[in-house]
Amino acid sequence: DFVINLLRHPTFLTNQYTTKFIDETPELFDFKPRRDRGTKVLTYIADITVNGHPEVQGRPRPAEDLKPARPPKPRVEQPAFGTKNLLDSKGPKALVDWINDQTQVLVTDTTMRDGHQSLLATRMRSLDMIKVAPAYAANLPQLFSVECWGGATFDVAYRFLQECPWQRLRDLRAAMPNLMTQMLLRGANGVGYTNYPDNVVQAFVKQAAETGVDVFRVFDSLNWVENMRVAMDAVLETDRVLEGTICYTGDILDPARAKYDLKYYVTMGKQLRDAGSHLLGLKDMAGLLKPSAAAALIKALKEEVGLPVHFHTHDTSGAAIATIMEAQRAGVDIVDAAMDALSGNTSQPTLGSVVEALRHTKRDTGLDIGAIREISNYWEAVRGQYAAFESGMQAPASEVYLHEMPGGQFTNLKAQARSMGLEERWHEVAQTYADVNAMFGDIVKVTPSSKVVGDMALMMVSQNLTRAQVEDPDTEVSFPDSVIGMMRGDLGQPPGGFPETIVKKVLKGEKPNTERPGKHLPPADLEAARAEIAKVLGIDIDDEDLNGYLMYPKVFTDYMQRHAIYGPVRTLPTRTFFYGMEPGEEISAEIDPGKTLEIRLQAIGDTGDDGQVKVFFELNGQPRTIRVPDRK
Ligand code: BTN
Ligand code: 3PY
Ligand code: ZN
Repeated sequence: DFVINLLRHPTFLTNQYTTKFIDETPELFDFKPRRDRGTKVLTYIADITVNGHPEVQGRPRPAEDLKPARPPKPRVEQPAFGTKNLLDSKGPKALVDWINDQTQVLVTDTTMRDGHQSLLATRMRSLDMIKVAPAYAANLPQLFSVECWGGATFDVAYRFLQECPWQRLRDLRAAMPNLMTQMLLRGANGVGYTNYPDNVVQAFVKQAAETGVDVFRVFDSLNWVENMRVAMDAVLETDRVLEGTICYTGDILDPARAKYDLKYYVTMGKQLRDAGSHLLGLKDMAGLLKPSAAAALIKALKEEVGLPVHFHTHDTSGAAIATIMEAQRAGVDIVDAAMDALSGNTSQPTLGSVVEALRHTKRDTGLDIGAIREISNYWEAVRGQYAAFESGMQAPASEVYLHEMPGGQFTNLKAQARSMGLEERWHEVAQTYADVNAMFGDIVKVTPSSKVVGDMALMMVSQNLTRAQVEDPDTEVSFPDSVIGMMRGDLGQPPGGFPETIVKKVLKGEKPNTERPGKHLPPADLEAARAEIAKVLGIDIDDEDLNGYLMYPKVFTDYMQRHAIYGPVRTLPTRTFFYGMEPGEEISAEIDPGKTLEIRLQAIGDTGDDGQVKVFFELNGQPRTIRVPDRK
């Protein structure tokens, strides 16, 4: 049938395996469908066991003596009243009043979103999060929120982890009934890399609130408030919290960077307040806000904007805790931190250390350091399973003040440079990234604008092009598509616009659009899109799936087609998902609440003349043989 045909096909599970492959290989559809989920999951395990998972090939393996990740026990049966209970019972305005009455620094835990996005290439699987969520709810009820959704996690779930991001959100929401969940939303770019039609952004926000997001941190990759309004208004239509967010770049203390001075940030803060924000986010995505600058900036924002301020930073330079201490002295209301084992370097500052730094002060967080250590010990064991995705970054570095790369981009760009053979020229890439920023007029660099700057920098280093050559009207330059799109206005406008010389050179005289991109994008026909994807997949498409499809048509379609073959692989232990099983090993996978598959790998046969390997399992005590092709 389909599965067997697909698994026999030599192109399968290489990187060329795409929907197109399925379209172009009609013999695959010569089948009688409907295998049970047990068989699907065994097929996945057999294939990974025999052939390996392409994503971890050639990468470091988890330590042989790695301890199993055991979540701490919830200390109480009924989690104490938390911010989620307050939000649900009294609404966002009462939540803001409550925040204003607090003296302690409130804390957001970012481990399940930015922590692993910045350290492990966003590869953490839902199961590892869901297992520890009850301990968060029971043992750390004073947390302000848990950032666990959005940013890059959405497409990575579909694309690389073979799991549904909506289901992750639903499960986490249910497991932490007293804590607010938080997401990162890229304004008109949704959780994607380009502006979407207004009605797609609106539908996405509505669905995210329904499935379980409480706090929406909304930003724009060029700090253009005009381009954030559709997303912000959509959040205000729900009963959830709008955190309109300023992205911090440059250095307010440096007179040479006067474009982004104190007044610029205060003005933007007021615009976000006037647009209805409940909280003011201050997103220092690269970790550029220096301690003394934080003191001045937070003070000014608190005094002149008047909203509670939620501060987010990265520890790339190693100076983040000093910045947090200045921020709290200046009256910051909420700070982001990651659990110790997934903190530091390009991730957030260390949560336990922030708590200790404030203990016995006026602004003591009230969080239980013992509970934090237990949860961090769990994350330490979880992190060990993702050794393949570690960046190898050894130490913090002040070079971040030169290149200004966001924490979530740094390790990705480094890996991209490595794959292009530019690893030993990394410091040149860093300098060129700074040159590109200057050439583009000194812009905010955060997804997706940061990707455009990175694409341009890699292109210049690999082709040995200088800024002067790129800007020279007589030198022919072939610009990356993302650069052409940004200069055309597809991501919107930075303060003051893009420099005329570079726009002219990139667009070869074509006129850019300087209005809000969404103004010119026709609305998507949502029901036509639903019918179209339902027809391709041969199943009904609910609203969550429709929103996944609208954001990422191809990634979603590929995910669903693999899902039809492999079934609920999200329920497999992480080690099994990436490395398969050893003969004699037993695992269990709970595919539905209360319905568990007990899986034992008995033996792996030899490869037959037909290139097939028989893999012998016991599934809930019954012998099962699965045949997969040997592609090694
Ligand atoms: C899995 O994620 O692999 C197992 C559960 C399957 C859930 C399906 S996937 C698409 C659709 N969207 C959901 O939220 N649930 C279903
Ligand atoms: C994202 O948009 O994914 C980010 O983390 C930006 O900092
Ligand atoms: Zn971040």
